[in-house]
Amino acid sequence: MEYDGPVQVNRGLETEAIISEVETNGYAIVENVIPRETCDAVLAKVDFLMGSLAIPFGQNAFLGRHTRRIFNLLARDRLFESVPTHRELLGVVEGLLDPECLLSSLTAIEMQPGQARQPLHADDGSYGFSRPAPTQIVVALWALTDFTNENGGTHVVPGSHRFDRRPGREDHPETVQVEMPAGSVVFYSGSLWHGGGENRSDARRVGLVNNYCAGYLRQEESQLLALSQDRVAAFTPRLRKLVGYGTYRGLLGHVDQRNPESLVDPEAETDMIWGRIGK
Ligand SMILES: O=C(O)CCC(=O)C(=O)O
Repeated sequence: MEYDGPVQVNRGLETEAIISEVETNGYAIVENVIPRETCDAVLAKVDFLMGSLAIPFGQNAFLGRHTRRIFNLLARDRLFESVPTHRELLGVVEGLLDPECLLSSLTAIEMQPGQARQPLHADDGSYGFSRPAPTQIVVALWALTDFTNENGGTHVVPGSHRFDRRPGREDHPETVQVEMPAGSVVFYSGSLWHGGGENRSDARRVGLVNNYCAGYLRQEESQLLALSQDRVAAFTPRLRKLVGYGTYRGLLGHVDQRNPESLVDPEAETDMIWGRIGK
């Protein structure tokens, strides 16, 4: 199969404006970008999986004792294949990282009534680099139901992606809560201080967390091990590369000097660094 190349970043005004807002404030809310039918179909699939996989509540305050999460969504159902590659949204992510970025994890979060506020944290917390640092992690959190102050819309600390440290238990900064209708997306830097809100409503809040990282970082959930090669063979070339069946700068991630995509597609193009040197 022919490699279709990285998604072209839509350099239109809106994409640029979103990128610039994330760079400045650490986050940006984009309302009503996911069509209602897509949102409904994804939510129905999440509900089906919650039941069929008997997904339990979290075991601690971070995961949430009234919250259920489905990890490894790409292995669960083909419906999710179109989520991390959503063209417009991926354009923003590629603009903030680069087109060789990776999908770090894809997780559904269903926060039920009674869920307490999640501790503030930064998604770069498990990486060793010091802060402030260039943007290396970007999250696109899809709202599958409305996000409101009452049902636990995400708390964010504007500008905190530039702080020189991650939050601790002693930190209680002022936050802004993300409110957005179902079908909207909040983008945030992996260095932003944030956390799920308290669900004081009588309805659940469901979100889909698309976490992306720079192509030279280790993925949060190892997509290479979580997905079978048969599964990956059925993906589009763009999604294959996004989960790690590609290289960074023609070198990182190679297998025997070949593009790892050749493991699932013998005809995959392998433009490796060794072929470029001296040309
Ligand atoms: O659900 C949310 O609003 C944020 C969740 C989150 O940040 C996390 O679980 O790491």
